[in-house]
Amino acid sequence: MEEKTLILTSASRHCETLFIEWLVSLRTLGNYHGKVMVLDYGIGNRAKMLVTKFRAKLYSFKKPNPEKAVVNYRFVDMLSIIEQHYRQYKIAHFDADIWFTSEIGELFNEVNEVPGCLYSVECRPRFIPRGRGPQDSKTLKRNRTKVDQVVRHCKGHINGGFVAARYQPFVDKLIAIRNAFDNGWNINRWGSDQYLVNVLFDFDRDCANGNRWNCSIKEVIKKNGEFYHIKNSYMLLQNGRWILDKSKRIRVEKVVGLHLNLGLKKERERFSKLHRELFHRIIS
Ligand SMILES: [Mn+2]
Repeated sequence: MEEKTLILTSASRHCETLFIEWLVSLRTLGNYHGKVMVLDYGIGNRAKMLVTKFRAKLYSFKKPNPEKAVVNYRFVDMLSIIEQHYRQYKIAHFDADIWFTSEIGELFNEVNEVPGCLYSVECRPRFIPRGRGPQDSKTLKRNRTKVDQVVRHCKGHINGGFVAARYQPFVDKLIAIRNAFDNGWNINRWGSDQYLVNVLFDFDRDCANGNRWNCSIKEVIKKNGEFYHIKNSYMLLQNGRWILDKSKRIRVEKVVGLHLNLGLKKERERFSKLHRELFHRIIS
């Protein structure tokens, strides 16, 4: 019996060309044949045609204002779809500004071993002193304490763009996120999602070892045309800056999901540039 797996993302006009590369690389270099689902916040017809061509399901929603708040709405909007159509699937959500450099299948074996959710870490995050949650002093203090713990323990912030889990822990996390947005977290503020995921991180069940599947372009090195992750356990925070701990040997791991970080303008490292021929043959 084929394993039930779902990979999903959310896309809007803002990230449409990156989303197309997400989808094409997932079905080609990623060699992924399971279910794909897309939350559509206003993509155009060309992208919609490719969604059909690559056997993905599209669910359309009204674009939030501001459009950037898609990062929050997606987690709330996907819950009922998953409960209705993907019961008992293993699920992985990726930002649309990621492309897949090689086979993704092993991800779902790793997910089997995690009681909660599998995440990845931003080793050199931006620090947001007041965070993104409710701003009353009690909650502010509690959330900051938790996020500081996460940064110490995981050697960076949990990235909001990637989460993978078996069905129940995935749905449980979505319910916790929805409850937060119902109780004082601002759903229209960009970045709420990531701060919230850090606040909700469960040290007993969740795992932060997923950098191979979602590695920021800021944290890779390139060798012989392949991307490798600088193992995050060797990053140290010193005087407010992340530095490489040179006293330890640098271990590297091949990156599968390369996170371009929308806005960083890493045009040269895009799937459509590095695999130009494959990309144009497939989409033409
Ligand atoms: Mn992203």
